[in-house]
Amino acid sequence: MISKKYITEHKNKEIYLYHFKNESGSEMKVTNYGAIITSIKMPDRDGFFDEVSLGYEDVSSYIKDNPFYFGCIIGRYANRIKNGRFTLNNINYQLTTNEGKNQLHGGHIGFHQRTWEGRVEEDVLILSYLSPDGEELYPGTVQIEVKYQLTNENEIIISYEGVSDKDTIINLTNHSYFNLNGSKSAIFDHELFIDADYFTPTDEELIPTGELRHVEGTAFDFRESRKIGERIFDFEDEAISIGNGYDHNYVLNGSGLRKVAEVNEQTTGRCMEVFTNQPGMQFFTAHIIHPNTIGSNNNIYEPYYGICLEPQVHPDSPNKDHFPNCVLRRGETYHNETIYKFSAK
Ligand code: G6D
Repeated sequence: MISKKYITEHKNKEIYLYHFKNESGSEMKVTNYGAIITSIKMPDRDGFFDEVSLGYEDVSSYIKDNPFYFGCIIGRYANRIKNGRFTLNNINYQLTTNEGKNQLHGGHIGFHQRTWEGRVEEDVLILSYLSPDGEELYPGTVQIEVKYQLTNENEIIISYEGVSDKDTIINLTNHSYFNLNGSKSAIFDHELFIDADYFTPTDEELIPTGELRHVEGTAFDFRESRKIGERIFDFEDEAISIGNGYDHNYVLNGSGLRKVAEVNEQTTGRCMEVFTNQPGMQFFTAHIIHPNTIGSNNNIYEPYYGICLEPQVHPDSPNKDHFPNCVLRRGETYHNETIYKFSAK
């Protein structure tokens, strides 16, 4: 069941908050501003519901500023593009640059700061955004559609589609920060599994070098579930040092819609499984959260209070021929299917 509440007007567009509630009492809230997930409430092993994502209490806070990209849909290209440049069809493109000389998360005004059109069809929220040719200097007018669904099996299904009138590049993801113990402490004791033999190390500007580094024997090996805090500060590993913990793309094993990760939190018994059709996933441990950040549900956040698991293509794929394809050809359809499935043990 999805209810809709008018919040405010922003740049002559109406902002709403959509409230999902399933048969077991689990909840999710999404606003059409930035297509942002503002809240996810899931039960623990005793049936106690609590907030499992980081965010703000009011939608107006997201409109005012959301420096950590809490809950956002990120695009047109999530993550970084070196120098904001790429070549497509022998044409050199220069995008806007908003992080030094690079572009991060779609530029100065990415999809997370755009107001989307929302409509509800049965138990699905459909959010649409038309990204015009030249927006942040990207080629092509792209019609984006993101569908959010909360099933009675406590799955959050996010389906992304995009079509363009010109060849362009695209890479969408959701930037929710998860914390399975009610967002009341850091994530160091969360146990993580990632089905990936390789990750893509970066330079100091967090641009992948192009190397595919095997995780064997490194702090990046989550092929067996283990606590995130176990090696998060192994700063003698240059990649950990650059990321201030984990801020890296993993090269996921397999293809098609498959399970790629699992997070468990023992004190509550909450578990989150991640399924996706994407080739890569950014794992981020949120070192950037400012101390004493006032969050929702009267929570105060500190650095390392959340983990992001963002299925997508690898960062800077437009400039790395051996990375997955991120080109959307005119008339083709971009499709990203990602599921976050919650349970309690
Ligand atoms: C930092 O490098 C990280 C990104 O991965 C993250 O998406 C952002 O903060 C919120 O820039």
